[in-house]
Amino acid sequence: MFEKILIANRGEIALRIHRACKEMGVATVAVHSTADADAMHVRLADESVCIGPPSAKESYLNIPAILTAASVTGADAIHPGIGFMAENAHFAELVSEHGFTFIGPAPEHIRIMGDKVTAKRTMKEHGIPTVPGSDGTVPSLDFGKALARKIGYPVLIKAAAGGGGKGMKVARDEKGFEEAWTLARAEAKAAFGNDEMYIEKYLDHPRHIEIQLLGDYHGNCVHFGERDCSIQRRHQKVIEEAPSPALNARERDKMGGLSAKVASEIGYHGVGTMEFLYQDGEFYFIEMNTRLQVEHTVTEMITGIDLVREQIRVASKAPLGYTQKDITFEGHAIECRINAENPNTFVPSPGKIENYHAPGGLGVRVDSAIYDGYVIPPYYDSLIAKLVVQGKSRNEALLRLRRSLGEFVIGGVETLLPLHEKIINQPDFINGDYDIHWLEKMMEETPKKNGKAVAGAE
Ligand code: MV4
Repeated sequence: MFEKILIANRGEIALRIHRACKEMGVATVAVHSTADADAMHVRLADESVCIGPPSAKESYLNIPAILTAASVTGADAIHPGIGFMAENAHFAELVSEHGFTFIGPAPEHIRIMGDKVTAKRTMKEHGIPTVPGSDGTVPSLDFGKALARKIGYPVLIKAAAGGGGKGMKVARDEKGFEEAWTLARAEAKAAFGNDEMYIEKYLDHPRHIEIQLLGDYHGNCVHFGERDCSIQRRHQKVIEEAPSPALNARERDKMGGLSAKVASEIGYHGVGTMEFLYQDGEFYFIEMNTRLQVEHTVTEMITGIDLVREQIRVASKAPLGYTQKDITFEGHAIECRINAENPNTFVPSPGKIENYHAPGGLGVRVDSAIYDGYVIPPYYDSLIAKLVVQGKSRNEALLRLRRSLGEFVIGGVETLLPLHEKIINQPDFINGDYDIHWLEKMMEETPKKNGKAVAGAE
């Protein structure tokens, strides 16, 4: 096992990783920007190193500064957390070349999954269902048009380098194809410097369901079931839950089993997530994330397994030590992402926390690095807390969530708390009857006041 891990991240996830390290008897090194000198993970870590000014580009994305910090503190491994360096294959390679262990998958796997066309082809070759569409990238407008006619409209034009919805446009009919093609390509070029495109049949009411995977260096791979992440707005997840209210036991076992089998076949090690669209009883692979995810906590709540601990263990080349049948599921978990944002517009609301009280009690977990008097800097992601509840049934989890949201106090800044209270009281949400468009529709239907939607209004 490692003796000292450098955590190359910030906020709640840096604290989450620190907690796993301490319980494993591993010392921690926090790295931080000047804006994060008073952060909780910096206070709690055994050592800390300031790696640059507030701008992420000069601190959390500053490879020489991170490697130097690992070197001067004598760390043996680097945990990239979520975002920043987590899916940067070049960084993963440099970490190993400098004699440290990268706590994550092989650079080769990061690279394969970073190219959405290669990822899809790899999964298809291994028997995972994918959305009908082009076989690889589409070389020209005319080729695309001919193909779209064969697939049948509507089609979705996607960037090979994409993800997160950038460089993606729907063409509803042949008349609209050229404009969608041109816009999607321009957006992809601007965002990724790469305008290679592919085409898929557009699914108009899918759910976003993902499978949590873990593989070791010895060819063993297991799954921890699915999470339903359909409650989202503009590609930002807002609520996640497990199990998905839409799946039956047979579908769950089939998708989990197939995903774990393929991950094992490609020699995947580390934690990873296969993302699927699920519509009308069918699954379609879309992407694979080669990192820990924000919502891993939901899976932890129903399996009782510390996924960060497991991630660190497999990175140290330890074998899994258990098999699929040892993983059991207990009840239901729901997570609310609490961002410091206006609950109607999602405009960030940085500033000083004036009053903070977190809920507690049986089945309630709050992952957060904020505290009374903490000043949320304006430079980074606005996620400030995750409220995760677990119950014996979905209904018990919902009652517990409603109770916990009512106890939560975060003063001084605007947060998504009022939006969460509104969502979880909607009959569709209570019935588990929602798709990836549901939240945006709900917010459009909210009564407008002075041209602004009002969360919580009836
Ligand atoms: C799709 C789709 C419908 N049909 N592909 C959005 C980002 C990228 N990761 C994949 N995305 C989608 N791909 C086909 N063929 C709808 C989306 C999509 C979406 C997917 C997951 C979660 C939220 C979403 C929001 C809008 C669109």
